[in-house]
Amino acid sequence: MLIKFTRRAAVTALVAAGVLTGSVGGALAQDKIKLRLATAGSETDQRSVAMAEVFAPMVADFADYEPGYNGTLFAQGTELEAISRGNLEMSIASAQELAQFFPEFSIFATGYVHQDAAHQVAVFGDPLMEPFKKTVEDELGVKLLSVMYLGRRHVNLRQSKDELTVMTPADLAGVNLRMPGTDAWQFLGKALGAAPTPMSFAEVYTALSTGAVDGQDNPLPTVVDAKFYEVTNQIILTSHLVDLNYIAFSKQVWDGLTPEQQAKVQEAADAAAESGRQKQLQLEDELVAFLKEQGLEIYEPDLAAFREHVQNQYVGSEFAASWPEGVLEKINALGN
Ligand code: KDO
Repeated sequence: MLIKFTRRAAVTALVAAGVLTGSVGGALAQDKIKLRLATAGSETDQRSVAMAEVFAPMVADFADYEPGYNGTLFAQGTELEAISRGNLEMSIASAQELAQFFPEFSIFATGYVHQDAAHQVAVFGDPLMEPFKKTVEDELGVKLLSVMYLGRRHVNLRQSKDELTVMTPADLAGVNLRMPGTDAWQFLGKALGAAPTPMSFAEVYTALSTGAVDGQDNPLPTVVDAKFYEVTNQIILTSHLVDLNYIAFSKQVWDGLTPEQQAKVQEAADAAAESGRQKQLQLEDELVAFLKEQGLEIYEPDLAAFREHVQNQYVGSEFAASWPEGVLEKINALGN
């Protein structure tokens, strides 16, 4: 169950954690700092692999990296609050989770806004991102270090193509589609034309195998890594969200690091994000053949119909109302 965290509550929590009062414990020279990272992803997810194989060795001189996979350290959606309260050092956070605290982040969770991995990097590094980063830092005590590429999300169903062929959003009417449990995700599910059901990532495989849901949406590498292909029959290549995550880092811990250590952490986060991005892109290309071999039907729907329908749902929505003026135009200008 996700706790709704208001800005005021976040600030109160920060004060309780000592972040806003300056009582920050610096890392002693002889003690390595502990960097626990919570993620809903598995150990073999490319973001996890990049953090363990690229990030961890780069900070090993002064930090012990301790990842908690599959939502075992903190449940999906509760990680940012845990960092804010001083109970966790790092997470792989989504824009949808950040939108729970700061609705304007829904712009990065909106269907058909980001065009590809390079566009995500350009947006994250652009000055347009500064006020977003500053708000998260000042009000939640969380630094967003780098942007990770999760991939193009597609609709993945239990029904065979013979039972249900999806070419337009109207074909998804009544389809019980698992979406992660925040308002921004649920809105996206509805915008696709489906009937969204909130559910944490850890429960999806079982829900698909029992038929508790008709389908789920995720990029191809996740469909393979989480073995969703074992319990589904088709993938509709909707590419409705070029999905990202941020490497989130405790501001309290950051402030206790030396400038050299801070630079190293930043460099390591960027290197891990880049490594994970390249592997994920490669997997997205390669896995179509693997999934077809597993018997899944994979096809492209009427993409223009999906794009138009999704975009129309956001126009005039409460989400769009929270977007700072001009930011969507700036994001679009950074694309192709
Ligand atoms: C998911 O729950 O479907 C999702 O893909 C959402 C992402 O933001 C991310 O949290 C991801 O799960 C997990 O890391 C598991 O891959």
